[in-house]
Amino acid sequence: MVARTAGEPPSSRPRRSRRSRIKRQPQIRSLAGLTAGALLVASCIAAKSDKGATPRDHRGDRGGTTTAAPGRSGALTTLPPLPPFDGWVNPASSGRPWSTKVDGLLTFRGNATRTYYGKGPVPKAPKVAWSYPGASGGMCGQSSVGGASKTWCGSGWTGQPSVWNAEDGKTWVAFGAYDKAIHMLDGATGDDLREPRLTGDIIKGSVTVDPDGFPLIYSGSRDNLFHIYATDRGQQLDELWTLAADAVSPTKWNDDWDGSALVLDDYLFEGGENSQFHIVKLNRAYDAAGKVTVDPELVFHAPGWDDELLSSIGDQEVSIENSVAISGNTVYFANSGGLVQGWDISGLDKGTAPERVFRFWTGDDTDATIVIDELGMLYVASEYERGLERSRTNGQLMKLDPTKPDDPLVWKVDDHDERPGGIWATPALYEGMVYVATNGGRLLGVDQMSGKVVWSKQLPGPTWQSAVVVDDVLIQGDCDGVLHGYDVSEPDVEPPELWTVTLGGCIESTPAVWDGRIYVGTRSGRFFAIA
Ligand SMILES: [Ca+2]
Ligand SMILES: [Ca+2]
Ligand SMILES: [Ca+2]
Repeated sequence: MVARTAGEPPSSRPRRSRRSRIKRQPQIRSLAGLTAGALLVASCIAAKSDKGATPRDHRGDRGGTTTAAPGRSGALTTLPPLPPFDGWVNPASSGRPWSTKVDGLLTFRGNATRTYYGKGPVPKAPKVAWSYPGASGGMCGQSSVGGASKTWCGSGWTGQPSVWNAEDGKTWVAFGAYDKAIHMLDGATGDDLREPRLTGDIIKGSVTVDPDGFPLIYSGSRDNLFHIYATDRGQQLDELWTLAADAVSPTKWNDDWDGSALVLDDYLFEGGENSQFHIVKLNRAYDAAGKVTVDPELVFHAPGWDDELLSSIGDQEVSIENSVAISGNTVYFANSGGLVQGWDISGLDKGTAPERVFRFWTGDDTDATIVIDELGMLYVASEYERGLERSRTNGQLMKLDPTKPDDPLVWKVDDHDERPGGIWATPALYEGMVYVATNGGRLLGVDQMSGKVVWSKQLPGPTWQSAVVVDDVLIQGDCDGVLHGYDVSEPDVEPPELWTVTLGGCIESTPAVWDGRIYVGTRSGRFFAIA
């Protein structure tokens, strides 16, 4: 069995066509106001009857740029209102910022459907503005894999920074790194805004910043704990609570926490390498002194595996390493056995236990986070490690329609010529296209409706960074440490390269774009602001 886990590498303008966009608009409008279920059904019909149109086509004249530039002191973005939705996450919020209270990119892939990549402008001739830590050196830590200790440096998979405009007028940047610490920096200068807060082991995942404005930061670590820290105690981050990997039973395989949590309506949703999915009621409040408090209660957990999966894969490697995604009233996640599950949480706040409503087996390790479009369709990327027939049938990039639970596969893209192969990166949805890089270094532009690979480029792999697209610029790092910007304003053609920035060190972490800067760490040990 392949022992490698994620984080351990082997070494808007007119879109597709102006015509289809125009054609699409009335259909989208007609969907406004329907309930989620009706929306999904209606949208499938719309999708089928309107080949070539894109779910993103209604978003405005320039992709994603319906977002007005906010002030630096926390003014929120202005977007057209969403159709009403009675439930957890309005599917129509796909592609939008997560929070209405904090102006920022606050969790891995930015929102509950994991489809928001930050705010422009993207720098036009980018150069390194500052790097961290200090004038030289790196963020390194010792961690053991299979009993052997090794040194890890910088930040890796998934390692996306969170960036937000805080009430103090500063742009805050927060990330976890391989020096085992959470760092909180001033985006303008790279200075520490808080002392680096050590956890007990390296941090691979992406931190989540509280979307409701509580001074809280949520992070996993390889130290077997999922942590909640308060950031309102002066220079120190105070640990308020941890969830241990062995707090629930039964567990399988491992004890790290790589997934980036979602916080919605005071509930926290998180999958663990203990192979369980967890829901925690946070009970956030402020004490008499005005300091933030939590009183968390684990209200639900469920195995990410089932007997059928274990029998299909023939092993016990079923850790959840991806970040849960929510659309409508369904939480989706996948595991290292390739089981994609959807759990209905519609009654959670009334005490009704979640219920499994969707099951699909990709065939292999699925560490990439599931992303969900406005119509509730799932985009799932898988690795190719076990070499099972199911993987070759389903391919390594899949579009799934959860309204057809018995036959959800809409299309697939193969990447199983080599083993290991497939995809560690999380796909990006943008203007009717799906962008994703493979372990082998292929950067793909895939038509969201048809699954056709419109173009591909070869980069020095393994490319584990999740593609970032803001203001028609696709940003992709390679494993030689070069960050590339491509012009995807014409999605039907192979995008021309706009610029490159050489950072050094394999780029596994996903960058954050915010207000004219790109923030990203590399395996060289350092973290960069590029402007
Ligand atoms: Ca892991
Ligand atoms: Ca561990
Ligand atoms: Ca895995």
